[in-house]
Amino acid sequence: MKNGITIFLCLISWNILSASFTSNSGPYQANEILSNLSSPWGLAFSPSKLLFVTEKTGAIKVFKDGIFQYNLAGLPRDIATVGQGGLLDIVFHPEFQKKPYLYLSYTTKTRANPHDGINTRVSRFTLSNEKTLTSEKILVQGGFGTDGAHFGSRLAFDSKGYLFITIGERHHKEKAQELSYLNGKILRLHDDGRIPDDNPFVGTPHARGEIFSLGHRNPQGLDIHPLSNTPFVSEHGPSGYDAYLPGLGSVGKADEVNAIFSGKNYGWPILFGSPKILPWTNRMINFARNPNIQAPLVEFTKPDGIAPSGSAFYTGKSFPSWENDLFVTALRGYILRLKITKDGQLIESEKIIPNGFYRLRDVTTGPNGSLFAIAANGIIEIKP
Ligand SMILES: [Ca+2]
Repeated sequence: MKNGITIFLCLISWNILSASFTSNSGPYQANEILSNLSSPWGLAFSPSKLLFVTEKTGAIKVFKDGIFQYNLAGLPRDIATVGQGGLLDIVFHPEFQKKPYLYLSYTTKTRANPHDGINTRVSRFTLSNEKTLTSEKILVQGGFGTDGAHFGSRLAFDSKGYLFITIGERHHKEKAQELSYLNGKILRLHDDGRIPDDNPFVGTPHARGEIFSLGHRNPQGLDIHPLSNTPFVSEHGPSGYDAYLPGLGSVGKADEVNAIFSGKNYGWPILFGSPKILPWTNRMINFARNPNIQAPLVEFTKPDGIAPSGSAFYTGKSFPSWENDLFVTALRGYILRLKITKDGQLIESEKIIPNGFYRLRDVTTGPNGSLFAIAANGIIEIKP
């Protein structure tokens, strides 16, 4: 048994891929520092610089300097790993020394409404010695659906301590426009789950007070602009079976990056993509007739889009020219770097990691200044 454990640790920390690239701002390298994880989905560094990685299949692995330490204990027992669902995102409380909480999102079967199937739950846990979760407090759950797709489910705290949450439409696209459902919404909560008084639909009849914005399809990337405190979301747009607009038929893929503002409607499924880029006159008219719908900051309309998953602003010191740039991981196999001004204007975009790595799932800035990203079943470190 002892030998078995030793072999497992060697495999999990074995460097197997390394590559050098050139960006607009100079050379950098990407090294795979971890491999053989089981569907890694989210990653976060603890205040003591340990790397926590969620596995969709229901575990959290903890690493120190690229070496596996232990599995976190005390995870919820009712995680439902179905299709795109399972154990999903992870975030530490921004004032962890005072409030030692870890927040997780995961999918679970709902007992109250068996016909509704599976929904997304966000819970707060107390984290003891960085090893054990206790005292689960369910903050919110919703986004009901019966299949295993479009859960969204990223978590991020803004600089004022509000917790933002993305929820996918769960293949119930009409609910993305209905304020009585959490499907297809961005939510905003206090750190203990209370609904802020100034959320845009507090007091609106039949509306869920957690809602901050609506009209999203499957938002799987979320981070907060370090200067403006604006949430930015990357989301999977429609393709093929659901990429239809009235009178136009299928109009192809339209993955999006959106700047999120209180009470705004991001269009799905009435409109998607941007009138600035697409040539279809009817769509521009549709936007003109729907002035309350926000066009995306960036969209990707190639036949397969980019399949954006995680997003993070770079806040390290290793790449001075990348400071506060938004990095969006694409399951198609690269990372997009977007330079966005404080007032939300896009001034530069560039693909990095153009080959050699696949299924880029999530990204974060590490305490050493490197970028860390999930690539397929491993973790890569990007450094100068
Ligand atoms: Ca949209």
